[in-house]
Amino acid sequence: NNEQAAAKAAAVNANSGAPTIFDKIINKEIPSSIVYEDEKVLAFRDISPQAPVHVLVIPKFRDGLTELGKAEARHGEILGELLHAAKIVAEKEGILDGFRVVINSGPTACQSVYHLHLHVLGGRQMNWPPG
Ligand code: D5M
Repeated sequence: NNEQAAAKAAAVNANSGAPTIFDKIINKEIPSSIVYEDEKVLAFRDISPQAPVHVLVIPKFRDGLTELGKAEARHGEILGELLHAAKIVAEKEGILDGFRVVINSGPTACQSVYHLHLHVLGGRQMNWPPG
């Protein structure tokens, strides 16, 4: 169940880089507004929303995925599940007609939390190119 998954995630994540604030969110040690959750994935509202809908989708088991730039072949399955969860979030939030998924990887991309996360943004006209 989700509680067991969170406990296991805490142990696994502690072994794969410095803990982040997202570990506390996974373990429900700090509050978050959860939009979708299953055994492997958690989606919750961004604390600093950049659009009417701004949800973060993260793996519960970081497994070395501090950033997308550290992805290895073994991460293929979870990476696919994260994208599918982004679609589920878009559907739940009523923005399937148009939404954006962003991954900031590394300091030059302004990544601030080193636990891989997808930003799902929508609910307004999105512009291109991004900043
Ligand atoms: O995005 C990291 C994102 O994480 C940024 O948009 C703020 C968000 N954030 C940070 N702390 C929290 C909490 N506690 N709840 C919800 N959202 C949070 P990055 O791509 O690394 O810049």
